[in-house]
Amino acid sequence: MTRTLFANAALKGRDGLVDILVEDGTFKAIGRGAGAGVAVDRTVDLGGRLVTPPYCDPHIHLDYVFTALNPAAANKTGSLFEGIQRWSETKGGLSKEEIKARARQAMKQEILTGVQHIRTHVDVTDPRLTALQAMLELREEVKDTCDLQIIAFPQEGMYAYKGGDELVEEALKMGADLVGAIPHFEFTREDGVKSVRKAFELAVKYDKMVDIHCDETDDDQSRFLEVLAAEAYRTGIAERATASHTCAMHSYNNAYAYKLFRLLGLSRINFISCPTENIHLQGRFDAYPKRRGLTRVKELTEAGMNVCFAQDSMSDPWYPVGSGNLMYVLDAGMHIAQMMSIEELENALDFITVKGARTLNILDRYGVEEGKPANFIVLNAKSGFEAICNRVSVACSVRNGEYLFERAPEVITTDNPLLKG
Ligand code: 17E
Ligand code: FE2
Repeated sequence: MTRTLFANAALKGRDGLVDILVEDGTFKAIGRGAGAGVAVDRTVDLGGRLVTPPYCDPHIHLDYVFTALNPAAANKTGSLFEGIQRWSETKGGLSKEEIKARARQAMKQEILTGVQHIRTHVDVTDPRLTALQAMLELREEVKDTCDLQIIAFPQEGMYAYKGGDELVEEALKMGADLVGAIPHFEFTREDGVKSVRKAFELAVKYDKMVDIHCDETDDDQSRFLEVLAAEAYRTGIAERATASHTCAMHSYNNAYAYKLFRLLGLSRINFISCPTENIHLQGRFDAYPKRRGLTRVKELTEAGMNVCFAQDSMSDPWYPVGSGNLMYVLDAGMHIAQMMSIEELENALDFITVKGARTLNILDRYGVEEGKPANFIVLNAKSGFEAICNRVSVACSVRNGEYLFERAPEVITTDNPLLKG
């Protein structure tokens, strides 16, 4: 039996500092003096720093990462639609090993900034399904370090791409965890509706989750979210269903949004917003004033719905400067969504931790709670507010009671009396 005591931790929702006793990779006891009288192999003094469950990135495209510097992939308009076009023109001929190497590097960057749970879309509009094979192998390779969920995502459409729906189904049979779709990219509204219905049909048939790129456009007429929520409600799998992006909601008239919110509340679906990508990709057809194009994060949250943030891109034809550090994503999201009350900032980390975990449907094994796997990170801050205010780094990441990494404190060399000490 191995026992480690992580002493003097700050935990959200708890007054004072607590001690965390980990036994054989599981949280055994949490509280003031939790390890008292117990023989431990090691004691680590956390010095009052904040412990949170690991960051979750519930929406990234690992098959696209680090492709932005290919001149043929350059996105001159900065729009979503040009991103899809450039990807379509350049994606052919990628090899499994090359895709894996890029995806592995991206995962490494994310893990080193505190992530332990990732959900990736994989483009299955490719008759060879090369990227899917790469990602299935990677999921197995990394499983002790990071959970990886895979979405069968038809980037060029289930119907706009010939046989796209069949490729999605094939990918599910091969082991993808979720069904994806992109209704706003289908040729017609009818095809878009059909693709959402198809996604739910496949999810029920193969017992998979659903995560749809939904209304990633400033077109206020793009209303596939209502179809998604209605299907989720009817099939009874809403807690396993996610609407990603939902940018058009930014532009809906308020009378329609009011009506829509009733259905969203009934359905209990999850939402993912990608603030850095969508502040960059949306508003591209506007003259001034330019819309932000982010979904209604604040209003959805206040209405009790589960909204989380995600990275989406790391240097791809859509967005060149994603680093995989969710603290930057959170920073952008809190600004763009205008969530700057002290209370909102104190709770901000939820958008990249527990709300992401709810979306990933892993809450039964996620969280700093007795009996759960001892997965957590330590932030260089004493509170959630301080963490986001100073955009702090992650001091260490622990998985099943073992360190994935520790980061040495920053060393500053100076003779300047103001900067010393
Ligand atoms: N593909 C897509 O449809 N939308 C995005 N934001 C990215 C890829 C990054
Ligand atoms: Fe995406």
